[in-house]
Amino acid sequence: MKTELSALPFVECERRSNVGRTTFIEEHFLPGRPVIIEGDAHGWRERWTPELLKQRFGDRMIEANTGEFIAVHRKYVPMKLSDVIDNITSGSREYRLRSLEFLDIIPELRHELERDGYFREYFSAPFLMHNLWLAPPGGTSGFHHDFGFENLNFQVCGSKTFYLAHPSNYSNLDPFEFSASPVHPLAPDLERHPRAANVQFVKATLRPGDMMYVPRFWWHFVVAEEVSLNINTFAVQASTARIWASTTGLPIRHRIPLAFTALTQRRRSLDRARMETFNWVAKYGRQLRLPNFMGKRA
Ligand SMILES: O=C(O)CCC(=O)C(=O)O
Repeated sequence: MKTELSALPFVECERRSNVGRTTFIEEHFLPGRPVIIEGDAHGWRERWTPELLKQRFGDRMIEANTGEFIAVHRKYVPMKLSDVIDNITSGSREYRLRSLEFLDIIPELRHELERDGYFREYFSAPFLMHNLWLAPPGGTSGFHHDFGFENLNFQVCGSKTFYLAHPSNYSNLDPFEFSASPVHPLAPDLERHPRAANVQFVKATLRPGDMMYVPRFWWHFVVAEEVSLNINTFAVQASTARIWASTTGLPIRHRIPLAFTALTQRRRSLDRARMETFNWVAKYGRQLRLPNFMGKRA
């Protein structure tokens, strides 16, 4: 029995404009609450349409992904950027781009992005990674979470919808390989995954210039509404120094309590990550013949 998502509950994601750094940190980053931040004009964005990228850099070689639903089933195929763009804009769902290397292959674009630096208002951790996503209409990214990464996903052109679920839904989503779920939020198979019916999804549709904040460990399934190009920035708040750095630019009377709260939050998410790892090993350890974990037989 397949049930359309319209039969399952979801709420619209909060949408805000003019969110300054302090508000972002206090009301979203620390409590781990997703938000769409409506964008201002970003000049570079106009030059990043698939057509213009093809004209400017079409002969560069890049690895495209095949379009399977589950990310770990996808293969990488080396192709010319112009061929990937032609394939995607033709409406075929054969390929998509999910590229960590994109900005190394086209450093000109890295300069444009870093000159604009929209992400620095929110993430000033020294360790940032940018990914590029190009998807055909209806192209999906299966349900997953990004481990401990904080994520800002910027819609460059086209439109995409995120279906998000709070980290506490871990067991409702029947995860495998720790961070992936077979649940399709738009057509959940409730016979196989009955607990998916308990999930309260948060729906967020991004338009050009919008930025989605996906907090650490939040699950997300993403579907392109039309040909869609995004850049996402991952930040790893991996050490006290980085947490402190993430509050740079705020008055000291804000920084000290915020850094303290961030530390406690970080502890909590590390505890949660440990617990999730433990559950994962308990579930799959025997099949994978993992050694005894924490003194118990898996
Ligand atoms: O845009 C997408 O298709 C997926 C984005 C995503 O998974 C992410 O930003 O982590």
